[in-house]
Amino acid sequence: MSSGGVPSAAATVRLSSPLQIRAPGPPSSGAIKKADVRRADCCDYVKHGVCVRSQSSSQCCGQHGSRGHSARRAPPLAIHEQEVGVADTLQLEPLTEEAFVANLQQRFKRDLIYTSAGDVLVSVNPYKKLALYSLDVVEAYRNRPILSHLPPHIFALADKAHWNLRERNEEQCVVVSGESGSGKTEAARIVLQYVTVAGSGPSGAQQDPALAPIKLIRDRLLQAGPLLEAFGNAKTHKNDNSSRFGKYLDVEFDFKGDPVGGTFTSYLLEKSRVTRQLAGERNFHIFYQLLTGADIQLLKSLKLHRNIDNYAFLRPSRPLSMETIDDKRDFQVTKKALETLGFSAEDVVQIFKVVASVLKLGNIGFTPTSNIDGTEGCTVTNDYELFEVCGLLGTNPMELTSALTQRTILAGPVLDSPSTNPAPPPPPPSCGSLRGVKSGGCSSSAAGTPPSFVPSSSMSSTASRDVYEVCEMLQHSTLARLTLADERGSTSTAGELVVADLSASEATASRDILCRALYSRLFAWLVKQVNDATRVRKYGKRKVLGILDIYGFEVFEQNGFEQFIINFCNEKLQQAVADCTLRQRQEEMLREGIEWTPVDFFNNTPVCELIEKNNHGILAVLDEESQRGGPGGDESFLARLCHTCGSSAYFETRNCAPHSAPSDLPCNTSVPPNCFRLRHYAGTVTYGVTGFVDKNNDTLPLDLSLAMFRCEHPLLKNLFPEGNPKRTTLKRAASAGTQFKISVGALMGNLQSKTPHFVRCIKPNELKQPRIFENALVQHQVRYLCLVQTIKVRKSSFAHSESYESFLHRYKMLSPHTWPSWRGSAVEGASYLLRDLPLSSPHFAFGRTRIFVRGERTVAELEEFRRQRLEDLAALVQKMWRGYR
Ligand code: AD9
Ligand code: MG
Repeated sequence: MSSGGVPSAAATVRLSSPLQIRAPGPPSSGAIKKADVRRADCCDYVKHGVCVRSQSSSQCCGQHGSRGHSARRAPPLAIHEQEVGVADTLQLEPLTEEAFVANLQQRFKRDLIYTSAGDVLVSVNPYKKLALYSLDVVEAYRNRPILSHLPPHIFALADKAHWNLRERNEEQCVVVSGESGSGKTEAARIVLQYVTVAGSGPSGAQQDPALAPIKLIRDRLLQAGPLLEAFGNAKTHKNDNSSRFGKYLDVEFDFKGDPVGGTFTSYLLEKSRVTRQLAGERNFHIFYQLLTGADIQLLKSLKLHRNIDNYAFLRPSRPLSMETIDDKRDFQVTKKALETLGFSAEDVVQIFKVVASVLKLGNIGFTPTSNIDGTEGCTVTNDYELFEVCGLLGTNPMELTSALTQRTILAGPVLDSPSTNPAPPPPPPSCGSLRGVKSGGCSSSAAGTPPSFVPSSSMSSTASRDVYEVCEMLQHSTLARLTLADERGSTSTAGELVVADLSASEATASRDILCRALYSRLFAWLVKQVNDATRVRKYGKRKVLGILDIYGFEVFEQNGFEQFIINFCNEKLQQAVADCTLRQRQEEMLREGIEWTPVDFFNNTPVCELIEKNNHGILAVLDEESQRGGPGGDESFLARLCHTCGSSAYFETRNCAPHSAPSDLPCNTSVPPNCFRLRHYAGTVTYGVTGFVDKNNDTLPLDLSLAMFRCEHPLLKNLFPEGNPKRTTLKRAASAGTQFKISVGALMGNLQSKTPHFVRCIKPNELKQPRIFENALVQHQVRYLCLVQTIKVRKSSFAHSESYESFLHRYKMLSPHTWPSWRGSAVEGASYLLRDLPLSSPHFAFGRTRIFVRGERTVAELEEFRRQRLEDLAALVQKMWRGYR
């Protein structure tokens, strides 16, 4: 430990406080006596709010100094921790993976689900309700003395984040991670509950009318969870309430620490679930809630029947009844949430009309027909269902039928210079081929104008694909087509828009695209409305505490684009956590010149790069293939992947194993055809490529958006803005994968700008049952979450580091050498300051620019000294003020 200069000698000055401040004098004279420290530290006599001498929570023995602690409430019994295992695994000996898991198991058996691993809180899912989260417990952690030893708890972590926000004025974030079903959503909910009551407290806000706006915001923030879960969560094999979207919430607080607003960001909803679920899984909760919970009038107005069997999109999950989910009750919760969030009764009906339309659209079938030219067309099988959907959405059956069964496409565009232009690519799979062509557009053609698309001379003649895309965007839009032709002042005709019939299977695909778009856009709209309801209305200085709850890492028997996206997100999060708890910490010590033994850990950066690297990553290859269009996209994507990523140790396909050049390809039979395999941090996952290109493209045929935009349903104009012919844009939207990559990148940047607090959730068994602790499963998670390494790093490093300047700024009042002002260097000042304080274990290290504090307890002691000193100064000022008056 390096040290600063030696202060000059001086006499001792005694203040009224137990904490003694010396006038300048030799630091070794130790003017703060041990007895005084005891008194200053009187909370040491309090264990869990009970005076250990008088053995009472309401009466202090009176021997701990003027402040005493009788006002502190005793935490309820539920949080009293008997000595079971090791609560803070920094103390675990020997520190091995086996010992760590055995310790978790020992504690889990006694319902002690929280364990500290250095700065990280480990939470094991109990799969049963525990009396751990009552308001009494909230109060116990909220009012806990700084130096108390309450057991590890998620409230303690939330309290620390909230305290930092208030006291240190730093933005905070709580990052919850773990695999699917490990308890992330529950943990995030508990953190939110805690931090929203931690300011004025639960009772305060209820009684004081001045706090009514805070109570309203608090209620809205808390109710947003159940609402978004109703629409965005579903039963999967891993979890009965699995989040099928990522959620990040920034809660904003005023200077007192009361919540004043919040903003939700959602990440890529797994919309494919609307139309297809794996056997044994369910669709989104809201469908079941509506059918089982709505009263008969509402069902009637929505043209729905209670029987789940009636709906094709719900039939695969038909036999599923779950103890863990009560759809009927949850419907009331969802309705209550909508009400609290300010949705009007009319809004609610409109929302349910969209939900009902999706269900009923799913029932619409198509019967193949033969066109005169021998090609296949189709007609709607169940007109009545279609009729009812039109009633719900406010459109006419003719229009919806043609949007579903026909596709307007450009037939044989002729470009400026045919010799330099390749033939246009064939229509994408979602488009009908040119059969049953009805030249002249659909029935809605404006005033008999022949629908022709006119490419501008400014369009690159080499870009037949561009022309095709433009055409694709404008299909079916006579108005937009004319507007474009008009704007460009061109008169030459280059191709003709024609209407092609879709085959029955193409129409079914088109119907599914529409259902997914309706549902996912409704979800996005709901998030926006929630944000409007929780937006900050009070101006003034605010600080943000973020809470991240994403979908957990998952591996199913069959994994597709959705799992790839979810696992990529988890990979990035793992990278951020490891960066913070392992890499940055070690690098900081090296940089600051502090003695240090490096700890190895699995660095997943190569996997992240393999996925997201510009031009060469999996997402870039997917984008290339998606832009190319044409049939066989998924197979071609796989072939390109093999070529671009085949040399990575983390990638395998049937035709290329890790480290093998694509040319000398031994057939790797362990990977199924049409699949690629990635070695993620949490395990190896095999992804089937079918649907990757379409899902990445995520385009909605303009026939459908136009039809939706024209509906009278008040929400649909908002949900399908691109259907407005006046706003039709030629800009191609970024692909789903790229958008996700950008938003996850922004999220990681956001997290890195805040002080993080990590909760690592662990799933004890695959059966979703209480009291079962599968050793191997837990050990696997402990390993890939690098928990033992995290403790090792933390053990040989420091609890806290801070620049000398900011350290001195915060604590300079604690030493007569540095108070009221210090003119020397910050490092010298810090050195004097520490010598003057009677810290119980004064373990510090002096780095090049920062000071390192070894233990949490020392940090807490510093804070307690500061608190006392501020109290004394305030009392002194009051006394002087009274004397002056
Ligand atoms: V996923 O990635 O969204 O699929 P999560 O979010 O990790 O997953 P979730 O929080 O939904 O898991 O927890 C799964 C289930 O475990 C919950 O529905 C509860 O029934 C159960 N659970 C989780 N945490 C707790 C807890 N602290 N106390 C009691 C819990 N039950
Ligand atoms: Mg979840």
